Amino acid sequence: MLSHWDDLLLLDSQLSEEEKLVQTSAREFAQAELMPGILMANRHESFDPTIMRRMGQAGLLGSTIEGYGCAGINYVSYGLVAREIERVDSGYRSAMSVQSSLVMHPINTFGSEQQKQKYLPKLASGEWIGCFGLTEPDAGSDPASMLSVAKTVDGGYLLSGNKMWITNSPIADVFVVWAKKQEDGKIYGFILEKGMEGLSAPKIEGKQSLKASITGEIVMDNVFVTESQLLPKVSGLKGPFSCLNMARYGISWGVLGAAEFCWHAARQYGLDRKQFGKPLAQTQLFQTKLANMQTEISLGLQASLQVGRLIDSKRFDPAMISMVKRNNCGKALDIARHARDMHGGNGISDEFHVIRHMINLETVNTYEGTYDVHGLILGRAQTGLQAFF
Ligand code: TGC
Ligand code: FAD
Repeated sequence: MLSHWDDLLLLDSQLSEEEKLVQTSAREFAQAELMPGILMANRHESFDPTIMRRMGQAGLLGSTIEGYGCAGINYVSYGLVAREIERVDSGYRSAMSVQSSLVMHPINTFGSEQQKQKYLPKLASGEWIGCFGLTEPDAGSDPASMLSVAKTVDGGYLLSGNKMWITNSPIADVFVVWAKKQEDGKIYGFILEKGMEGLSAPKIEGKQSLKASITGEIVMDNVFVTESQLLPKVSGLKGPFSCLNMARYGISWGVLGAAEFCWHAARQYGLDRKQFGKPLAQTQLFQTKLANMQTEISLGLQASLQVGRLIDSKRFDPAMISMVKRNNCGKALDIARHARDMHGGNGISDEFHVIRHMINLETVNTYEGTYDVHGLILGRAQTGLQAFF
């Protein structure tokens, strides 16, 4: 047997010493702090907020930001961390992505110095939990059609509207919310805080996917915010989309962590389980499925590594990110479905974990732009013709 069957293209040899160190410590953190509790957290639909503080202590929140208590690692390292966290559960990677790419990134990139000083250190330590409100009940793939509105009043704004499917909103202290200013109809980002009058965030019950992550609505009923809560350096959809670029890139690595878990589990199951007098792994069908998993994961990791290098050298284009988000989510979901099947009846038990990954990946294939929407982004990028409407 080949000793590096699990890293056939020698990805590890393409990483710097610092990147390898980040990878090892993220793996140790994820396996020691997250893996032991995931089965029960998923079964009982519970998210323990102390996870955010533990991630903060490990330097995993807002990790690409320089200063403000953040680690200042590069985007390849950020991807490696996402892969290790999602190897345990997509919901935990979600919590980290939202805090890092969708809450801290916009505050760092589009916020005032005062906003950065106030919010970033507490978000980096996990003392405060953040959420990102873009999607609405009637504006999902098409956020430009959002109805949330910010009305200019003396000293600030009154925000009204409903956000839907918001990761972490029921436990959030800080809400980065996108709404249209009534006066110019453009989209702006606002920082809201728990306890503001007129602001509530009810939990969405009955989720059958990403159950270890908490999801809710954001309801804004004339919430007053001062001018100092507006993100001053951006207007228009490029604000939320530039945050999504970073989160989608992280997802492209993360889903392959989940896929690797499923691949390794299926391989081991096939080696251990005998039917018709021999290990399942000694059958041609089983081996072909393992070969497909190994191939798609290895190629997907190479693509994400390349995109990470391009982000780190400031040469990336959002279309590249659509390509790896779409491809890697689709492939990971397919791998998880096969791994579930290869476990036979045991595959439907949460104790083998593969069905949890499979069901989670349905969400990951949908949020941050669905598989088909990213196909349309890639289609537009190569034809110049938009096919959304
Ligand atoms: P479009 O005309 O394409 O663009 C409007 C403006 O935005 C700019 N832009 C971007 N800027 C930076 N990065 C990108 N990726 C960008 N994409 C677009 C664009 O240049 C333009 O700027 P300007 O200055 O000319 O105004 O906008 P459109 O309305 O036609 O959009 C179409 C489409 C489909 C591409 C877009 O709406 C889309 O991506 N839809 C998917 C929605 C989505 O991803 N929602 C995510 C919600 S958040 C979430 O799911 C978090 S899950 C968290 C977790 O738990 O991990
Ligand atoms: P729709 O846009 O209604 O799409 C439905 C179907 O139609 C999809 O298959 C889609 O691909 C297809 N479709 C749409 N438009 C077209 C078209 N033009 N051509 C062809 N097909 C099309 N959002 C946030 O803002 N913050 C969060 O933290 C967040 N967390 C989430 C957590 C979870 C668990 C989930 C499930 C979602 C979360 N989302 C969040 C929302 C997520 O981003 C949206 O669900 C996603 O963008 C899709 O929007 P939608 O659900 O309205 O589906």
